[in-house]
Amino acid sequence: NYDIYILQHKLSKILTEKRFYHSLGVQAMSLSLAARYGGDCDKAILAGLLHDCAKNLKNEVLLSECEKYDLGISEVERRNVYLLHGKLGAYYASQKYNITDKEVLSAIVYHTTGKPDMALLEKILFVADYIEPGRGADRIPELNTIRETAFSDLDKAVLLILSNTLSYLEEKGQEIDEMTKRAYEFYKNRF
Ligand code: DGI
Ligand code: FE
Ligand code: FE
Ligand code: FE
Repeated sequence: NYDIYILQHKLSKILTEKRFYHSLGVQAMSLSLAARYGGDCDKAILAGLLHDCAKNLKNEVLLSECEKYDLGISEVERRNVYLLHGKLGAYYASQKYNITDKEVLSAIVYHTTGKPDMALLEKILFVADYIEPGRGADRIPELNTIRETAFSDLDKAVLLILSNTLSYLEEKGQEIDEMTKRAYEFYKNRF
């Protein structure tokens, strides 16, 4: 609809071309998953399109914006500032793009780490972000399996993504956020 075109136009001006096309890919994938699982298609489109709206910022700006709006910054986030782009993205979605829907905003907040016992829209965005068409299977070998799983068992896809992300972070010696750990434990115990 018309509002989505306006949002896309705004995002095309603030995001890099690559990040903008990623957002369109996540929008499409998020819609597909919502259609598959009986989620709200309009909310899925909005969450997908806007999820990385705070991703184009330099670390110091991301940090100072989060401080300015009192969004709460953990020690892990202070050391890994990009983890904050979901939280600030949700804030921007509400303040700059007039999104008031709590489900959409929450999906944006948790799209990077996930969280235990996610709502349907949160899972849809979390998975859509990982499997959108622009993500290359050359960089993630399990991607095609996860793409298939996403449309047969959404919780299983969430688990596979969390498991892959944790292995990747451990391999790179990166710090794991508490939320990512708790999300993994939750979904591991479901299977
Ligand atoms: O913004 P995108 O690149 O589209 O995707 P995203 O927001 O899901 O971010 C993915 C990155 O976040 C990926 O490189 C793994 C990283 N990440 C996820 N959980 C954690 C994490 N990084 C750290 N350091 N700790 C985490 O717990
Ligand atoms: Fe992101
Ligand atoms: Fe993600
Ligand atoms: Fe993304």
